[in-house]
Order: sequence, then C-alpha cells, then structure tokens
Amino acid sequence: MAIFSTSKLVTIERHFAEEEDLHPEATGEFSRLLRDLTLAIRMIARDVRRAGLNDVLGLTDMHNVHGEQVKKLDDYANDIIFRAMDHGGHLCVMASEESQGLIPIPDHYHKGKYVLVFDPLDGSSNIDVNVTIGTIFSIYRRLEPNATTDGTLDDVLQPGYKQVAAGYASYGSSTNLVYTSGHGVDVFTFDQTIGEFLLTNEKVRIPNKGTYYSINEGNYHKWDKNLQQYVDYLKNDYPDKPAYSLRYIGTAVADVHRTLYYGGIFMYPADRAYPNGKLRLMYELNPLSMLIEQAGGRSTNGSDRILDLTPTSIHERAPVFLGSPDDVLEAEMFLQGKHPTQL
Ligand code: P6P
Repeated sequence: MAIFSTSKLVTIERHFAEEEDLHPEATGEFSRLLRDLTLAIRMIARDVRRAGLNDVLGLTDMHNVHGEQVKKLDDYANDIIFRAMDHGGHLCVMASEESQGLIPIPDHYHKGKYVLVFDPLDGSSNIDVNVTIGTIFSIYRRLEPNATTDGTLDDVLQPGYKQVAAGYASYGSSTNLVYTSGHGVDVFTFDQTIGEFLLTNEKVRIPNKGTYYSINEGNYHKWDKNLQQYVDYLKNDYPDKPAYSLRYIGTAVADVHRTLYYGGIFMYPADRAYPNGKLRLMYELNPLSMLIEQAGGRSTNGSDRILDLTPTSIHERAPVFLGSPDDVLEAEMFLQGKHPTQL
C-alpha cells in the first residue's frame, strides 16, 4: 500500500499556487476558481457536521430530476456551490445532479473560460444515518477559450479525458478533499482549528491488486451471468488468490476512497433495474475515474475506458468497474466470458 503521510505543512491554497507555478502561462484564474470551490466545500462540511442539530435533515417536498426526494442538505449544498461559484468570473456555465438543465452564470457576471460539473451531495440516502457522504466535482475548459458568452451544452458534454481537474470531498470521521489536475492525486484533510485543508497524503498510488470488492450484492439476481461468476470467484480461495472481503457503504465517494487507499474493485454494473448502470457519467464517474487513473488505477464500463466515453446528456448513466488495474482487468476478462482455467 503506497500511502505515505507527509510531514510538510502545506495548505490546499499553497498547493494550488505551486501547481499554478508549473504553468508559466497561468493567469491565476484557475487558482481563484479552486479557492472559491474549497470555500463552498468548507461550508458544506460545516453543515454536514451540524446536520442533525440544524433540522436540515428530513425530506423536502421537492424531487430532483430523477424523481428522488431531495433532502434538505442536498438542496443546501447545491445552493452553496452555486452562490460561491456564480460571480467569480471563472466559469461560463455549470451543471449539477440537482438541476435538470444547464446552470447559467447570471447576466451581470463575467463569463470565464471554465466549466464546473458537480454532484453537490453524493450518498444522500445515507445523510440521516450519519454515514459518510461527499461532494464530487469536475472542471473543463470551455470549447472556445476566448469566448465571453454563456457556456453551452457542448461545453459541458465533453469526454472525461478533457477534464483539467477533478476531485471529491469526503465528509467522514474527518473531511478529506482528494484532488488531481493531472499531476497525480493529493489528499487534504480539513483542520477545523485553523479552518484550512492541509496536505496529508501526496501522490497517492493505488495497489495493483487488492482483496476487497465493493458492489451491492442485493442486486445479484439482476446481474449478467458472467458478473455473477466473477463475484462468486472473488468470494472463494484459490491457490494464487485469497477470498476477497466485501465492503459496500452505498456512497460512491466513500467506496471509491477506500478503494483508492486499499485497492480492490468498486462496481456499479448494468442490471435489470439500471440497464446503463446507476452512477452518472458527467459528475460522478468522470471525476472519480480521473482520480483513480491518476493514482495508477483503471476505470471502465466493463470494456471501454470511462474517460473516453462521449457524453450525450448531462444526467446519463454508465456501468462502472474501477480500482486496482489487475482487479479491473480480471473483471473485464470474466465479463467477456473468459474465466481463469483453474476454476
Ligand atoms: P445502491 C448514492 O445514492 C449513489 O448515487 C452512489 O453514491 C452510490 O454508490 C449508489 O447510489 C448506491 O446505490 O443502489 O447500491 O443503493
């Protein structure tokens, strides 16, 4: 497990500034965008911690674009990110799990060269029971970098390999912010006493192979037969493979965070209920896959690289198999009907 804590005292703002120095042409606009985003995340973290006290729990009478009842914290997190990001002049458009269509930048604000796509509160079904939830974000450059007009759907619907940065916040026993801009994956932990995200793990690398698998086994009967055989294989001891352990939290951010650190495989496959998988490509799978790949992992839909998929709509879903490269490749082999000879 290649996870080393760092003793360096580096705030996330200094990290952004040091990354900016890697780009002589940088104007500082991207660093200011990230500064505003981390403010929103700090505010969401504060209210997630207080959720039980603030009566922000419980269902609203609103429903999101997918017909799911929106919990107050979802709604609040969505609003916080919008209000932190709409006026900085860095974005030309936003898109969110909680909004049906594009989120325009108000007319009286400058339109910048970046696009923000986000899931304000991932794992909302876990909010009321104090289980880890998260925020996921993905940043692209607009297609016309010098345009100052409203961003368009084409600016949003870009394949994941065009992301300039991606990350997630994990609101668990501590608040982590896991971030990449294509130079590896760095983990920051929020220190409430000073109100800063401090660098705690630098250039995280995922193990090549793990011993955990993460999937909702309650859907076993809905899976493709090859997937059933793969999961059955994982659960058994073989001469060159110990039985894997199941870990499933039901919040993608938490399950992916554990996979990043411990290795193994996280899966949300297609099944009879979700013929295209359940997780959303734009604001869940693309950012999570960029992070996993930047840590040396692999992320596919069972055959094709997630980051190469061409999006056709903001809320489209895709199956996902991500984690340690050897585990994901083995899963793909099973899905193609090629099983190890020793079975
Ligand atoms: P299931 C949370 O609602 C979420 O969108 C993801 O964070 C999580 O991985 C998945 O759904 C869990 O889905 O069907 O296993 O409850």
